[in-house]
Amino acid sequence: MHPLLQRLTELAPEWQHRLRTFLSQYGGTAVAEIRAEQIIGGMRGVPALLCETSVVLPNEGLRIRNIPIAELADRTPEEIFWLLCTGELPTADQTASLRQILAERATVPDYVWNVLRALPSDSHPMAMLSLGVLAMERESTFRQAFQQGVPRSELWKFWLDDCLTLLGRLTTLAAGIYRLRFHRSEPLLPNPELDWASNYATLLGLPDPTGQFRDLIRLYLVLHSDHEGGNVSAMTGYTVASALSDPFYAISAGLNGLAGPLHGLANQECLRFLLQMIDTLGTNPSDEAVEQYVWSWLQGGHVIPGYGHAVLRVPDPRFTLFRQFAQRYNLQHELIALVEQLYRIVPQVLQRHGKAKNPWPNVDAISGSLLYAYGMRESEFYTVMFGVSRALGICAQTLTHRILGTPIMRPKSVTLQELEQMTAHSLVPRQ
Ligand code: HAX
Repeated sequence: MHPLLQRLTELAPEWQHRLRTFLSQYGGTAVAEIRAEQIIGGMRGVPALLCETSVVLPNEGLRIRNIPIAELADRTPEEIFWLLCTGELPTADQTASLRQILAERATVPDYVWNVLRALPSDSHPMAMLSLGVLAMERESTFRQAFQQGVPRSELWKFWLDDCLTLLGRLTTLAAGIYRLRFHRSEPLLPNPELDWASNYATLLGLPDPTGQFRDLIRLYLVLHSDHEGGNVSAMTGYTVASALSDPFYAISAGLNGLAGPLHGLANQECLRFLLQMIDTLGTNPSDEAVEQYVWSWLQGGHVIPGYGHAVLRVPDPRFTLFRQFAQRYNLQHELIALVEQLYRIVPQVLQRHGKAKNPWPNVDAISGSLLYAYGMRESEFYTVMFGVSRALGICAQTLTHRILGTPIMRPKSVTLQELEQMTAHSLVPRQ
């Protein structure tokens, strides 16, 4: 038994007991009231999902297993995955064991590459990633175990096994997509000696004489790994997994949600926005010119990509950590300069505009610019970068649910007519 499986086997009965006890004592206790507008407004603010791996605090940002993300910025993705799954930071031996498992499973089978090679050359890399993951579903040990009648209480072990296979291959798959799709070159072979992030950085095949790109990839994978359970990709993964569809189905589905412009695609949109601004205003534009550009962009009915958030009400600490990365390496690039300039200008503009509840930058306001500055120019690939990282969180979240044995998702939907009837007793409509 490998150390992660062993540690989870020790922890599982404790977690299951805690949940059973809680349900028997407080299962019938009301914890929130729901307003009609929340039902229509994407369930904003409704505490409707259990997620153990992380929380996003409106005035602080992401905490993974209650540790602020800023305290985890120097960790490796393997350490983060262990933390997400167990709630504990791993020892050096535990990290090494996980690294080894992922490295051993890093080879993507030929049939997956053949599926991807058969796609039209203008396919979006996110569609390729999702399809590549889905193609591997035939190898799911979870599905086999379920079909063979393995008891429900043991099924999570196979869920973990599938997650490790999926994650082990995911960096190779994503890097191969980058090369196939943008460089018409063949995927490179993973190096079993390298850790997950280093392998990914190497397999992308971009020049990295200083090692800074590899460090950026490590940070990128850590910062994007999880963002509690209510965002579209995590909630989609959770929903699909709750039907006991295996991890390949669940992660592929989560990635499809991440591909939307209001979610993971925002980083691609953000880079386009910046490049377009440079095209129009030239390099080193004045603050006045930038402010005017932002205003006319808003007046054209567009959102400012990289700004605003459904939960956060302060600058995203992941934005701050990326900024600090650029400062640490004294990264000189016109895009990074523009990111800084926008950070000075956009929040004030959005405040005056008066619509966005959060005028501050989110992680997407800078992540793409960093990748671009280090030579990854293909912004269509940025959501794939995000997806590889977010798969860590979705795997850990769904694994936790399998361990806890939570049931299939089945909230109640209502028609507008039912809502009208439910609210009919309220005599005074809100002004
Ligand atoms: N620029 C202009 N208007 C904005 C805005 C922005 N950056 N952010 C919010 N608004 C507007 C909304 O469009 C909405 O307008 P309407 O009432 O006309 O519909 C209004 O302000 C209220 O929105 P909100 O409650 O503040 O924000 P939401 O929770 O509805 O949406 C979003 C959150 C992140 C989708 C939103 O802020 C947005 O579209 N931002 C730009 C895109 C972006 O950066 N997305 C990435 C977010 C991080 C992430 O999930 N990455 O995966």
